[in-house]
Amino acid sequence: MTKRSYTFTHAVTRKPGASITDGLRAVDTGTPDLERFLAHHADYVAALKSTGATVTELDALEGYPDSVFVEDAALCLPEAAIAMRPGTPTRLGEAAIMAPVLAGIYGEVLAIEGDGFIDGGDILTTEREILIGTSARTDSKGIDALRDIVSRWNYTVREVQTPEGVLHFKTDCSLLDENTILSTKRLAASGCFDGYKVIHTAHGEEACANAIRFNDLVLMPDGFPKTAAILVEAGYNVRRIGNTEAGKLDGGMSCLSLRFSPPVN
Ligand code: CIR
Repeated sequence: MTKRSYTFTHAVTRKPGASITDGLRAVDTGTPDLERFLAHHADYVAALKSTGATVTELDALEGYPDSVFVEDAALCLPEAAIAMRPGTPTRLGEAAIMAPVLAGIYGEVLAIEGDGFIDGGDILTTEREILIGTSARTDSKGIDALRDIVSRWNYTVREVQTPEGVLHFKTDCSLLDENTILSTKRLAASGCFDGYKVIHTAHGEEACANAIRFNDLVLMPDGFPKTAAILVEAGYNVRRIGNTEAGKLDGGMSCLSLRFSPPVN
């Protein structure tokens, strides 16, 4: 089995801007502090780079308060980059802004057509399939539009359900390796990971389910010691990154980057 679902040569990130104070959030737990967010973001980018990846660091985009969460604007596969159709009005325009960035790396970029919606945060690409959770941001039409695009490369797209009240599918899960998923118990209980090995987040630490496997590292938010210990014990090379400010906007490790290996020409 290949390891292309978690080994990457490239990433794209975008710096948070002053407008993060207007970022979307389900519950107001305080205003994000830009200086602290920038420091955490720099740690995050440094961790990605430490694995040898090339990281394209985009400038802040003040007109889009949530644009630091670049993951939602696109899906990057080894074969192509695809601009998404983010399912909330203040973020829809982010896809068209990300498209030329990815076209510059891939040579071209495809796009979700039609009137469906799909956020990158609802898409978990594993070694054997693409799992997509319907959510308040992603609907079946958006999923079907993506399926139409990726079927040419023989990907299997499986529609699943993001738990009620959870922002994105990947808010509650992450890929750890070709066969292992980190998941909250509430999501895994749906059976959507049957056939995979599942490691549950520790009780009370559900908020760290959004981690990323990036080459030899697992990046996870700082402040979740029990789950970190479980992952270390399981043999993963865990890097903890401060996430208090992104967390105030319901963002985590996956949201902050697009991760991919474009075709080598
Ligand atoms: C939003 O509500 O869109 C942002 N405040 C958070 C986006 C997090 N993105 C992600 O989970 N992929």
